[in-house]
This record gives sequence, C-alpha cells and structure tokens, in this order.
Amino acid sequence: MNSTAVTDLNSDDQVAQWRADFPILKTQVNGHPLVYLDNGATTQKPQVVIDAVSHYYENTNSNIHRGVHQLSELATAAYENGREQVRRFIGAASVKEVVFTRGTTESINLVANSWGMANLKAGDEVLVTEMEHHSNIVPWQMVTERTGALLKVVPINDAGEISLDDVRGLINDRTRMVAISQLSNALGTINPVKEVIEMAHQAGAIVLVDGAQAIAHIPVDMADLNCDFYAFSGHKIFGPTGTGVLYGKEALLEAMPPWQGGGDMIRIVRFEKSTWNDLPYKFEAGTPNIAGGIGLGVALDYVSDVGLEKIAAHETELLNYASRKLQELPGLKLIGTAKNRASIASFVLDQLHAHDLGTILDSEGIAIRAGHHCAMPVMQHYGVAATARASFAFYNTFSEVDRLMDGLNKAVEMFG
Ligand code: 7TS
Repeated sequence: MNSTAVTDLNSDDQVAQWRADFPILKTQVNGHPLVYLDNGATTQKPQVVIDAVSHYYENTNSNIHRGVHQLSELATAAYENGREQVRRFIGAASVKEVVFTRGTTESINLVANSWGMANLKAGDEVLVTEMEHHSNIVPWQMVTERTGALLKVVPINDAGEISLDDVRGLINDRTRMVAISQLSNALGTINPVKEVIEMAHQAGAIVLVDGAQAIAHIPVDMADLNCDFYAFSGHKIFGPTGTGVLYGKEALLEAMPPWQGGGDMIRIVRFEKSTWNDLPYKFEAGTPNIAGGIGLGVALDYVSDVGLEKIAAHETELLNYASRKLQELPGLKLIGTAKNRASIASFVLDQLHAHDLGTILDSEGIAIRAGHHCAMPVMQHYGVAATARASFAFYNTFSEVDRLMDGLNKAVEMFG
C-alpha cells in the first residue's frame, strides 16, 4: 500500500498511486484501456484483498469455530479479526453487533424476517422512501403483507430528494420501522439520515439504514449516526463478493429470534427444544464465506489507510466535473440533481436508449450501467424505463470522464 504513505502528491499523482493498487485497472477492453464507471454495481479489488483471499486458500483453508486443529484455529482467528476490522471501521460498540451476511440484500431480509415477524402486527406502519433499491422495498412488502402492517412511502421531488417535512408528516405513533438508504444508487442523492433517525426515535420507531452505496463514499460512525440497523455489502467497498454486514444495536439483536437454523447458530439442540448461540453467531447459520470475511476486513483497513475524507473530496470534484460536462451535451438530462449528491451520475439521452448507449460505450472500453438499477419506482417517478449510469470510485480520473464524454459524443454522432 505505497499509496497511503504519500501525502503531498498532487491530485493526478495521488490517483495514479491509488490506481496502481488495482490490477484490473490495467485491463484492455475491446482494444481500449478499461474505463470502469460501474462502481455502484460493484467495485474493483486492490491487490491486498486479492492476496488476502489467496493467502487464506493457499495456507489456512479450513472450517471455523469447530476444528481443534491448527488450520481451523488460524482460519477462525483470521475470520474473527475481519469482524473486528469491520467493527472498527463502522464504529460499532462491540463485535456482537457485527453480523456477517452475504450482502446488503441478506442483511435487510434478516431484519425484515426476524425483527419484522416478531414485532409487526396489523395496524403498524413501516416507512420507506420512493428512492429505495428493491432490496429495501420488497422484504418490507413481504413482511407487511404477512403481518397486516402497512407500508408507507416518503415521496421524492424532481431533483430526487426527500423532504424532512414529508418524513415528519408520515411518521406517527404507529410507525415501527423507517428503512432508508443513505446514498441512492439510482440518483446519487445523499439522504439526511441523521435527522430521519432522530425523528423516528422521537416517535418510538427504529431505523434501518441501507448503506450499500454510502459505505465506500461517506465516513460512517455507528455511535454518531445512532441508527438501529445498518446494512452494507463488502463487494461495493473493494471487498470480495458474497460478503456483507448487518450492524444492529446489541439489545435489539439480543431480543430478536434467529431467522435461519443450522450449524453454529445453536447452543444446544434437543428434539424437544433447541437454544441459541450468543451474538453475533445466533444469526450466522452454516459455514460462512470465510475467505470473504477475511478479505473484507483487509478491504476496510485499505480504505481507512487511503482515508474516506480524501476519497470523498476527490469523488466530489469528479462528480462535479462529470455533471458539468454531461449537461453540455445536447439532449442529455441528468436524473437526480439533488443538492447533496455523491459518486453517481444517472442520465437519459433524447436520441438513444440507455442500453444502446451502454453497448456503444462498451465498444470503446467504457463500462457503465444501463437499466432500472433495481429502483423501478425511481424510473416510474421520472417516466423513464431506464437510465445510463456512470458511478465513480476514488480510482477514477478526470481523463476517464473525458473518455466517457468522447464516447457519448461518438454515440450521439452515430445515432443522434
Ligand atoms: N441497496 C442499494 C442502495 C444498492 O445500491 C444495492 C445494490 C443494494 C441495496 C443491494 O446490494 P447487494 O450487494 O445485496 O446486491 N445496487 C446495485 C446497483 O446499483 N447496481 O448493481 C447493484
């Protein structure tokens, strides 16, 4: 991690140092140097993470929490060290509050199924926003249908923002849960989650923050945020796929029933009745993604070494530059123009369907995403079927934004 030792580089040199940590960024795609602008879907992995995963499989592969042999002890220690690295990164009070999952989707489903089925009843309300990813809508739809609770929605304005007055108006003494993303994957909007959390708590409701996008772009601290649950995916913060975290306040997790049964989550199994393991293992049935948990811990330490403040500063400049350039293109409309935005530029072009645009850009070695971004209600709000989305990470450069603009101009010339 040479990059981290360097403090006085100008921005371009700094980014070049960061880029050197990511082997895939040297790849050619369709005869062009890769321009990877699909970081909202998944981020690339630094060499230290790749090495940590390889090292585990080459040297200590073994199942955890059960073996008496040395490899199992080493694997267990490395995996639990990964949990401690997560705890430190998010400022959780204890590793008991850090549940490993497959990703954000599984973390939210865990809360909806365990907490939701145990606590929701007819007449109760769950509040989400119009900009949520499907994984922060559908689990709540499923559990409210099963319990007779009501799902309510905070609307967005045409800039892609929620209003705190709307939130205040929609929270009442029947509200049990507010589930809200910190950073929208379809719009790039940063939500005022701290204010929402305070409002919800005053009304006696609890809050789940979907941090899938935020985690790699905005410094978070559970003690400061004071949310009840926080969900994120390892693969969106430079860690391995199939890893994720559910942070939950210890008292809440303690009171919740397990949601999956199997090995590791039990203390004693009897046919008459079984009892559950301590936190966080009560929620971790079966053999987990051991290499993934180890790799995630390394990824978070890597991000801490780079520094989220530095990351946010560079990405803000990049997004401002990209937004300005994009808006110069005739026929282009940005979808999501919130005052408080990060890392994501979503747009439509009059002349061209987003998918065609994605294909043309790909032929130039430029990876973006085209589609509904698992946020169909957002598409519905804007009356579009899909948007093209460039999503940035700290290793992206201004010249990559220029390459994107060249590609867009070429596409418009061909089809416009
Ligand atoms: N919540 C948000 C805000 C997301 O952006 C995503 C994934 C998820 C939840 C689900 O995360 P997962 O890791 O469990 O799949 N978003 C995207 C995206 O924007 N493009 O591909 C996946």
